[in-house]
Amino acid sequence: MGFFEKLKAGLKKTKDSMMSKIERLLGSFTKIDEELFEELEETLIMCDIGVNTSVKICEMLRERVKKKGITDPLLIKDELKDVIVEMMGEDQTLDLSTNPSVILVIGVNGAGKTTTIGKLAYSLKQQGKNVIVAAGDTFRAAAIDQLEVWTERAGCDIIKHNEGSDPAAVVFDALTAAKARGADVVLCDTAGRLHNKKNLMNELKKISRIVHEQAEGCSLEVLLALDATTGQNAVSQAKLFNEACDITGIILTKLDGTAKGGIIITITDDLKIPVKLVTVGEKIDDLQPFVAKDFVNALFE
Ligand SMILES: Nc1nc2c(ncn2[C@@H]2O[C@H](COP(=O)(O)OP(=O)(O)O)[C@@H](O)[C@H]2O)c(=O)[nH]1
Ligand SMILES: [Mg+2]
Repeated sequence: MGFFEKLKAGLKKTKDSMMSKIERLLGSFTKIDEELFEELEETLIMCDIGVNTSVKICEMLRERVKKKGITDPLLIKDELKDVIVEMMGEDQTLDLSTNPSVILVIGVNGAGKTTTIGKLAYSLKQQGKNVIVAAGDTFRAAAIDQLEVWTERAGCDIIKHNEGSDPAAVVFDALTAAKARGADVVLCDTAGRLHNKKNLMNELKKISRIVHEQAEGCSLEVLLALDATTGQNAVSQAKLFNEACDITGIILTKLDGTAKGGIIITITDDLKIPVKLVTVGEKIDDLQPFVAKDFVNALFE
């Protein structure tokens, strides 16, 4: 299966739930009036597109409909598609312009950090890059083992310490190793125990400080892994983590298992943080750069 087919298959649940609601609504109107826009707004909110974003989408739609003189409610679907593409703006890819470049992956437990790092390590390796992975989730031995399995599959090096050790020290060692070995990319895993929020945020700040000191001048991506199945909760997680580290991009995971993929639209609009990667399954190649147009096509086609 190609990239687009995979994305499409992954987004099937979102598409089925979102598009059927929208089509049913548009089909129930014979003319375009204010009531239609109000009901559409409600429908979008039900599809996990936040309130602000839904209001904005409908405002943009009203303008387009007026300007183009559209009268058939069924034609709104195409306009909606264009509005969403416009809203999501330019696609943004990972900045890996320096050697090494550093990618820090943060997010709550279970969001998909470790598996995404495995997939990303594999993908970068396939592109001929020399990758080092830092086992920065030192909270449980199992977390280190899990990462090791992925790095073996990806065929890249891992820097690890014992369970319970300081994650910032692991990252420090990984950066030192990267410089010594001339690595291209350092991928850092982190813990995500949100029940100890203050400690977690302090830990992330410390790791981030070490990266800034040890990899001065290197490009740094701080990627927040968000589980798409959590819907609107993902937005509050993003706000929380953004206070600890300056997030440069979002990895939206588990798009294959959710009907709440509409959250992507809210994230890009509301948080102004670009979605850079999406994952659509548990296999090593189930990771893709986010392409807004593909996403919208997969939803509307
Ligand atoms: N279906 C599906 N499952 C995923 C995806 N990404 C991660 N998972 C699963 O989510 C669970 C948590 O992932 P993990 O990487 O350990 O999360 P972490 O705690 O953030 O490191 C694991 O069982 C993964 O296999 C995805 O894109 N699709
Ligand atoms: Mg993990």
